[in-house]
Amino acid sequence: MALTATFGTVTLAAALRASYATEKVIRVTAKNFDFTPGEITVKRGEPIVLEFTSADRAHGFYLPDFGVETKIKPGAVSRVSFTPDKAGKFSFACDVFCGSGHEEMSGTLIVTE
Ligand SMILES: [Cu+2]
Repeated sequence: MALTATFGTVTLAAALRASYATEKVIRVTAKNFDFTPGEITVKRGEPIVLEFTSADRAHGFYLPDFGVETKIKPGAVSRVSFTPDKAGKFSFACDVFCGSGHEEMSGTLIVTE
């Protein structure tokens, strides 16, 4: 009985490790009026998680080429996961009006082969 329970725990831990290993987590901070990092390089076919925080106010993240969109709120973490299926350079931008520099608040996702 005890042996079965231990085996179950070990299996779950191994499964969790495996899922963390395959997803690349990239932390991005939004603040007036930029994203840090503003240039994100990933590999095609590699699952990624973008983890956003805001250093000041509400912002948004919009990456139309991959249909990725999320709101970024101060004091919270927003996550989006996706797997880039095409290589190239793709622009992302803030899609929540955040002030006079909002139109300039953008960055680039670089997907390598
Ligand atoms: Cu904005």
